[in-house]
Amino acid sequence: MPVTLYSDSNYAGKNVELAAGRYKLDADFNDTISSLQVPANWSVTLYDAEDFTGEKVTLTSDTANLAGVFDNKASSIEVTHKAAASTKESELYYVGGDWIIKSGGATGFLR
Ligand SMILES: [Ca+2]
Ligand SMILES: [Ca+2]
Repeated sequence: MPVTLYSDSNYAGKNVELAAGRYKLDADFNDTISSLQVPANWSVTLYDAEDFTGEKVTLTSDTANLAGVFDNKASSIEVTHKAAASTKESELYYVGGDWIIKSGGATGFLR
């Protein structure tokens, strides 16, 4: 799982790992998140309300302390992976029973 949320600052306390997707925080984590780890090319948007509305902040790197930013406020979260430029240019073909993915000049088979 790429992204980890923590209830305390400095990556301590209760933690939960998330893959790409949209999540509503349950009672254990609602309004508790104080730090989070975000790998390169990943993006995390924290929303104050539980339905992806309200005040929000987007983070694209590890944040050891959300104090002054969004401490103990997140109630819903969106985790997204920023596709690399080469991936955006990739093309997908269906040829002779095989999916063929072509990216940056390289061609491979996807079965
Ligand atoms: Ca906290
Ligand atoms: Ca909240």
